[in-house]
Amino acid sequence: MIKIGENMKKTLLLASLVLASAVAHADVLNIYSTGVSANGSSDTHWTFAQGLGSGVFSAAQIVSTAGFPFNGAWSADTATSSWIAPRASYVGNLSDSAYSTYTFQTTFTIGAGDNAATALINGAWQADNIGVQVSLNGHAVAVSTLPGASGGAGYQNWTPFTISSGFQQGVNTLQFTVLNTGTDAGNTGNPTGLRVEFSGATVSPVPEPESYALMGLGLAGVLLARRRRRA
Ligand SMILES: [Ca+2]
Repeated sequence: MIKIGENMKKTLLLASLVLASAVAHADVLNIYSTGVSANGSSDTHWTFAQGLGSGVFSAAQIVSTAGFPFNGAWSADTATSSWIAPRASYVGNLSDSAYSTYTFQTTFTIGAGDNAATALINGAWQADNIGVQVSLNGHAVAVSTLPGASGGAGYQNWTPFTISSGFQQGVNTLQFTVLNTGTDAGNTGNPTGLRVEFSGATVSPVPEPESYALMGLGLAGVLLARRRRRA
């Protein structure tokens, strides 16, 4: 039977606790689902531009749920996320959402205390009419499916996404591009919009020097215990 002194036990316990917290602890990224403010107002976290990820971005609008395209077309908003679009209401005005791609954009920051390589974002999105691309910092994210691509309307069904690479320290730019298809009888346009709901957005902190020191102390304790065992 090998005996380890009480001090050694405490050291090992402390070291393992520090190691566990360094592995398990994750910071939450400050990123917002679409439409978390009042319907009919500008979304302070999202902007949009016509086209595939470039151009002049303007504030996206949180679409009023009064009338079309709600009540039958778009999925119903929830407290977690709402539809955003180039305009706050499509009732009586469809002329400014032509057949085109539209890119919606949000930003978030990974601070110096966090390791960008460990960031992970999970969520789901819907698009009117179909999803074209998810892009992080100018690079397309590999996704298995896009809204509206595999049966079912893109504006009534959730399509999940996971982003596990392409993050950078400092400001990150996340874009969702949709394609507005079809035209109404007058060929003047029809609603387009985006809904994104994040279910998790985390990043691991960079271990502090004190953590390394304590882990080193724990390792020294383990080695010492082994030497005693052999003795
Ligand atoms: Ca449409």
